[in-house]
Amino acid sequence: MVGSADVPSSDDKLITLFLRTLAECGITHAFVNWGSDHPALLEELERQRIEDGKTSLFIVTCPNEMVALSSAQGYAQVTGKPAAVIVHVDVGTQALAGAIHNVDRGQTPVLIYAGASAFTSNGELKGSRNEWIMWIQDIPDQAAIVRQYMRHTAQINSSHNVAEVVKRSLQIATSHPKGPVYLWGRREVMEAEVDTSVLDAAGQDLRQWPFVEATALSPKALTAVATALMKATNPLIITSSLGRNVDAVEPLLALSTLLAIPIVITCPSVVNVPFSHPFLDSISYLNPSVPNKHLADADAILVIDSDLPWIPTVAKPSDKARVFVVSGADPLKASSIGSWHVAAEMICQADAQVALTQIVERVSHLDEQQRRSVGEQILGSRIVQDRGQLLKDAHTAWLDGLEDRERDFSGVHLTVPNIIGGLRRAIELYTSSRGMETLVLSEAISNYGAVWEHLRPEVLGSVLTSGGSALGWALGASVGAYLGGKVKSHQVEGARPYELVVAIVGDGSFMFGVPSSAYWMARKYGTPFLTIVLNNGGWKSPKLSMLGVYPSGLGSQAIGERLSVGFGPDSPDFSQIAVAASGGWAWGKRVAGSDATALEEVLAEAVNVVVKERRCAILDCILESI
Ligand SMILES: Cc1ncc(C[n+]2csc(CCOP(=O)(O)OP(=O)(O)O)c2C)c(N)n1
Ligand SMILES: *[C@@H]1O[C@H](CO)[C@@H](O)[C@H](O)[C@H]1NC(C)=O
Repeated sequence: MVGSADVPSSDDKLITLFLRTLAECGITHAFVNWGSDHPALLEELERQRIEDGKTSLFIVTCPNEMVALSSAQGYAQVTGKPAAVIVHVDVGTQALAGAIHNVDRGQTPVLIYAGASAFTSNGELKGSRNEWIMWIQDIPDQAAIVRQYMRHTAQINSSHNVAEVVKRSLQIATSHPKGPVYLWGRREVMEAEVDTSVLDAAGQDLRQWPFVEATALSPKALTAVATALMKATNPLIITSSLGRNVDAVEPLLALSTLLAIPIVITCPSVVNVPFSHPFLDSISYLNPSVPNKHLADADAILVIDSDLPWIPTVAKPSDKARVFVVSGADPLKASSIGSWHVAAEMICQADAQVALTQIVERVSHLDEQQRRSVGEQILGSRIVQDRGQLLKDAHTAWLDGLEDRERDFSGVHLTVPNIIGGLRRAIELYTSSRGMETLVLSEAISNYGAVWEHLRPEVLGSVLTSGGSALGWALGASVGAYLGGKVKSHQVEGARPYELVVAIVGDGSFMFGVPSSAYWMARKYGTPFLTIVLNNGGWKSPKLSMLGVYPSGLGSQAIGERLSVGFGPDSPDFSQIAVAASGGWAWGKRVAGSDATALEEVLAEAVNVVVKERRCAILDCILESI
């Protein structure tokens, strides 16, 4: 031990090395919820404040852990980089709750660290048990709580490998399929003092921990996919999450355009195709009311980066269709989904950007060969042109239909098309960037599809969902995404902080989002965002699920309240929950009744509160009750 035996120099600590490694690996933010396992961290952070004027990681205090992890998810979704989440022993790990599912399903990298009870009870080591709770909070296998959702879990045992443990975790978290990793350490270990030589040695090999490189299609698969798409009379592309890598979109559009192939988006978690692209066919959550009109007739289907291209009981391709599944990692979902099958001729593990670039090149090459050998071409042919024209016409008709629904105020209640169409126009009118620097986080649940259609997103990366189904993501994620946008603006050339962040939630997902935590954080850390509550008086989705099985059963005659899925008759005042949580800082209003002018005015006011006054605004929009 270097320095005096009793009083080690202040930075000779495992915790110093731990935090330093996180920072060296590019982690800028830690979303935290502290406990009795964190004395070393709290003490070290204060030392940093005193000696360095600030902490090496920006610390975001999160009164609820699900909100903490959702914030870290939002941060990573916009920056592409992991944040740290620090929680308290087993109980804090449990309280991460459904956000664990969301970061796994959404393939969002994040480093979670939890402390653990001390393992000595008689004062043998610094950090030894000294509070009653340390017996209660020690469980046989803490990582088991989250292991099946994690890409990697590891216990921190020693200063001699803590830097390596962190680097290995982040290397795994940022390789496909990206996702969460979980580290934990016992109290005495985290208190351990460190030899300066250990501190000096760590961090010198950072460039030797890269993520795994993208894979390409095999020559055999490439020929099969390219030939099948070229020869098809009705080719089709289906994707859900390809746009998570914005650079994959260009080759997708190139392929679609070359052969006039419709693109169907199922259950999207990001913008995959700019909405105005004429070959974007539909965005659907595979509900029978939004049929995939190309599926039955398609004779060659490329399913690329999609966990669910169709639901067989709703609609499926013909047995003769040639189906190719391409996915960047784990295309059979062997380590993530229990039952899963897509009937396909070929399953390929390949990165979408690489694979599509290969297919585009191969298609052009094959076409050129055919021109030389038989004087015939497919690209630019009449067949391709006609197919393209049909797609363009269908796209125009789709837009016209959307426009009609947005402008139809003939009912008693506001509709989702009214509200989201109005929001889109307000964003264009009242942001100086005309919506170019707007980010929308949608947790609209039974209205997911309608929100995508009426937002009509053009900008890649401008709309996100949790990627999973654990409700309560959007509010916390808005805080994290705003912070991530600021970081990105410093790190990425040409990037600007978000002018406007919007969370679109159901009244259910609003409450799941722990608004008491999220709006307090928004004020504390200066992350103004607009919340649109699509208030249908409760949980519509469980009712719809019941109707899907019992379309004319007893429950079909009952209103939501009676079915116990409703929040009425004395519903919460959602916007005032946010106002109270932020100590009166947020602006909140309720809008009801089918009045175009009133809606327009209140949307303008709400957007302006966020954009000009830099405060949160919450608009509680009353829809027809379930
Ligand atoms: C954490 C969690 N609990 C319960 C559910 C089940 N669930 C799915 S949708 C839903 C209702 C959501 O209500 P709301 O956000 O108002 O949307 P709506 O269904 O009314 O459109 C519920 C409870 C879930 N997905 N996640
Ligand atoms: C820490 O120690 C435990 C118990 O011996 C062991 O199972 C685990 O693999 C160790 N962690 C690391 C990262 O080596």
